[in-house]
Parts: sequence; structure tokens; C-alpha cells
Amino acid sequence: MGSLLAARLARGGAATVTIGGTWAEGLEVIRRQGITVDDDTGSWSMPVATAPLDGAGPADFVLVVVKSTRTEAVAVPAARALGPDGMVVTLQNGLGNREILARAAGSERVAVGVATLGATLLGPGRVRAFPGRIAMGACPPAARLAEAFRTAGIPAETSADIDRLVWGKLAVNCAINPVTALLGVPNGAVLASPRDRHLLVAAAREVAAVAAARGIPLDSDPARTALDVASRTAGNRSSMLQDLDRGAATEIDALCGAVVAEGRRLGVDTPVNAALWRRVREREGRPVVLPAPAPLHP
Ligand code: KPL
Repeated sequence: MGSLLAARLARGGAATVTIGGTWAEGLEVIRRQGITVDDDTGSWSMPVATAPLDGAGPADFVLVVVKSTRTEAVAVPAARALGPDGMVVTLQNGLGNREILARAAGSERVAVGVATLGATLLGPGRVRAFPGRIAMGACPPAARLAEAFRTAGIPAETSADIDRLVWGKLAVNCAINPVTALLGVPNGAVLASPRDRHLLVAAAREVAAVAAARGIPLDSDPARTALDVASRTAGNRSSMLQDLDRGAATEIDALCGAVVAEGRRLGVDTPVNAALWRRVREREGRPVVLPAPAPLHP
């Protein structure tokens, strides 16, 4: 996602872009030959400046797009890269990222967004893009950033109801990601089996029940949305399946784990998310100890 957004924003010309990170090989390839994007227009390349994680900025915006398992590691460098009026913007999956970043940068300097664009890393400096959009919490800096995204050809807007969008996406990810990861199948394959569909629906509805208990009623049925997304992205291997395939830690704690913890705090039962959380942790070979409820934004 970082490569895709950096290349598109740089090509759009409304922003000066630097991509930072810890993947030395990837940064080196980008420094030498830019980023190549394969999208529905074909294949194109764009030069993008690079910086080590601790060497970027000062920036008006620091977009955080790392996996939620890495948020803690990038929070302080992200905060340090901010210019005087800069903002950190998290476009990550799951819960808890905003709070971690706020501890480093201050809550007034963190904005939350939801990205439904898809990106598959094909190799260092090369990414395949799938269409989607970005929404961010409403504030004047986010409106400026949304404008830069639109200039870059990415549909983007601000929303006064960003928590609803965050929880709506969370419901989709808690349903599709662990089920496809555990079964080892692309998203669309879960639609063929009534048992797997039922799991998907039950996981999404539990997330909606926890959201409602937090005072965030979701406007459309998240189970319907999860089924629609699974059908629209039928050929995709979910990000969690890709993580399991390459032996990386998954985002299960920030997805089902955070829902279970938040459900406990609010007195909402989440047995399906708990089972999915446990099974993915077992598959990763990590201990099954429920994460402490994350101190979430009220
Ligand atoms: O966001 C996704 C992910 O894989 O993380 C979905 C929407 C499930 C698409 O694969």
C-alpha cells in the first residue's frame, strides 16, 4: 500500500513524496529505479524519494500504512517526521493503531482513515493495484490530503462519521481474513460452502454488535457487505492468508482479538471472533493468551 500511494501521489504532482521504511532492499530498488505500478491502465513507473525510517521529514503528512503488528515500531519515527503543523494519518486495518500513534504524536495530530484500495506487492519496488477509495476523519488538513489523493486519481473524501467506516471495514476484515487464511483459499472460495458463509456472517455480525455497544451503529448489514466484498474480490488471497503463507505475524490481534477484548469490556459475547482469533494464533505458533483490552479512542 505504501508503494502504491507513494507512486500515485508523486505522479499526481500535488505532493512531494518520500517513502520511508525498514526494508533496505525495497528502498534501494525504489531509490535506483522508482516504483512500478501495474493497474487497469497498464504498467507505469514513477521516481520516488526514499528515506530510512528515522530520516524522513519534516512533513505535512505522514501516512502510516504498515501492518498493525508494526505500528508500535514506527510510531515514534512517524511523530518525529512531522513538520510544525503536520499530521500522522493511519490508513491501517484493525483497532488500536490510532491510540498507539497518539501516544507518540499527540491525539490532536493523528487522523484516522479507511482505505479500500487493494495492493499486492509483486517484489521490491513493484506493486499491483486494485481499485478502491480512501475516507478520512473530517478536519481541514485531511481535506487538503483528500484533495491531493483526488489529484492523484484516487477517489478520496473526508467523513464526519469515520468511526462507522472504520468499524464497517473491521467487520469485513474480521470475517474474510481469518476464514480465508485458515482455509488457505482465495476470498471467493468461502462463498461456495454454507458452513463457511455462516462463519463469515456470524463473525461480521458480532463486530456490528460490539460497534453498537460502543455507540457506533453500522448503517448497512456488515454480513451482507462482507459477502459482497468476498464476491467482488473473489480472486484475491486475503492479506492474512498472504501473511500466513510467508510465515509473518498476522493482524489477528488488531482484528478479531481487539473485537473480543472490546466485547468483553462492553459485555458483548463474541464466540466466533474468539474462535477465529485462537485458531489463527495457533496456526502462527503463537501462545493463545487473550490480548488486554486496548485503550481505544472513546
Ligand atoms: O482487506 C482485505 C484484506 O485482504 O486485508 C480484503 C477486503 C479482505 C480483500 O482481500
